[in-house]
Amino acid sequence: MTTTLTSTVVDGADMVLTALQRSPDPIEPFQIIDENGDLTPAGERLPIDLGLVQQLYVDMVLARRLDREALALQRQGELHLWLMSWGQEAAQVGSVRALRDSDAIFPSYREHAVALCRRISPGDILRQWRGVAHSGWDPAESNVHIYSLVLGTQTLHATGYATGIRMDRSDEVVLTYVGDGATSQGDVNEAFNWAAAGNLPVVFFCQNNQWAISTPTSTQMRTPLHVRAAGFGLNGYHVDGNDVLAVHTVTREAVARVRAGGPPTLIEAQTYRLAGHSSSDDPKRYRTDDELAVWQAKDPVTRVESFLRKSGVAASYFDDLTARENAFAEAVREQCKALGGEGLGAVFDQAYAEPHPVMATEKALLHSRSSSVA
Ligand SMILES: Cc1ncc(C[n+]2csc(CCOP(=O)(O)OP(=O)(O)O)c2C)c(N)n1
Repeated sequence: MTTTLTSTVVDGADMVLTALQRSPDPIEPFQIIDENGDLTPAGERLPIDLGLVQQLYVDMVLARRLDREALALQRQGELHLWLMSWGQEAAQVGSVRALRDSDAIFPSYREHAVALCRRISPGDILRQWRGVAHSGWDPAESNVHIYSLVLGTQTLHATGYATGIRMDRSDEVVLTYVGDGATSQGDVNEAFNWAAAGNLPVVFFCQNNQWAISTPTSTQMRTPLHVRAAGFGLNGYHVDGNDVLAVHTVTREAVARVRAGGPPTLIEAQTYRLAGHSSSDDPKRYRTDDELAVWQAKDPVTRVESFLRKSGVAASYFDDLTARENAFAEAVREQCKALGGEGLGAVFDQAYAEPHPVMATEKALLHSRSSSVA
C-alpha cells in the first residue's frame, strides 16, 4: 500500500516536471528590415509606407544627435550627468509613434527619443541633467510623465494610472518603458500581475539592451521576458528593437488590442546600448570590442538609411535632413546654456519639506565647487 502511494506521488511529480518543460517556447524576434537594409520575407508580404519610414528616420537621426550633443555638453561641464540612448532609437521612436498623443507614457530615464517625439524641447529634456530642477517638464502638456530613476517604479505608476482609465471608461492606453535589469525588481513583477489581474489598458515595453550597467542579461534571468508574459496573463511579443518598422508594427498591433479591451501586454524589444550606461561609465571595463562590433553592425539608424537609399529616396531628402540636424544641434546647445545655473541650490531646498542636515552639507559642498550656484 505504502509502495503504491509512493509510486503515485512519484508519477505525479513526473507529470508536473513534464508540464513545466512544456511552458511556451521562445520565439524569434519579429523583423521587417534586416541589418543590411533589405526587407525580410515577412517584410516582403507587408505594405510598406515609405513616407512613414522617412518620418521615423528623421526622428531617429535627431534623437541620436541630441545624444551626441548632450554627451559633449557633459564633457564641457554644462551637464552633470547624461544617460545615453544611443542604439535604442528604433525601439523608442517605433513604439511612441504607434500611440495617440492622448495616450500616457511612463518612461524610465533613457527615453529621450520618446520625449522629443512628444515635442518636449531639448532644453526641458536637459534641465534635470544640468541639475537645475528635479525634473524637466509638465507631464500634463505632453502626457509623458517625468523620468523615473528609481528602477521599475514607473511600471506601478502606469498600472495605477491605467486603473483610473478603466474607472473613467476611457479608451486611452498607457505605455511604460522598462529596462531588462529593472524587470528583476519586485515592483515590476507586481505591476505585471496587477495589470493582468485587472485586465488594465497598459503596455509594458521592455528595451532589452543586454546590460544592466555591468550585469549582462544572461546572469539576470533564465526565462526570456516575452515568454514570462504568459505566466502573468499578459500578451507577449518579441521584436527586433533595432528595426524601427518592426517595432512600430508590433506596438501598433499591441496597442490596438489593448485599446479594444484585450489583455495588457509585454513587448520585449532586442536592442543594445551602444554607449556607456551613463557619462560616468566606461563600458570597456565589462564588455568586449567583439560584442560591440556585432551590435554596431545592427545599428538601427544606418539600416534605415540603407533601406531608404535602396528604395530610391532622393539625395535631397538626406541633404535637407543634414541641414535640419545641424540647426537642431545648435538649438540643443543654446537651450542648454540658457538654462543657467540659478536653480542649482534649489534642488537641495526642495528635496524635503523641512531643512535636512544632509541636504545642507551637500549644498554647501556644491557651493564650494561652483561659483554659479544660487
Ligand atoms: C531601485 C533601484 N535599484 C538600483 C538602482 C541603480 N541602478 C541604476 S541603473 C541600473 C541598471 C538598470 O538596468 P536596466 O533596467 O537594464 O536599464 P538600462 O539602464 O540598461 O536602460 C541600476 C542597478 C536604481 N536606480 N534603482
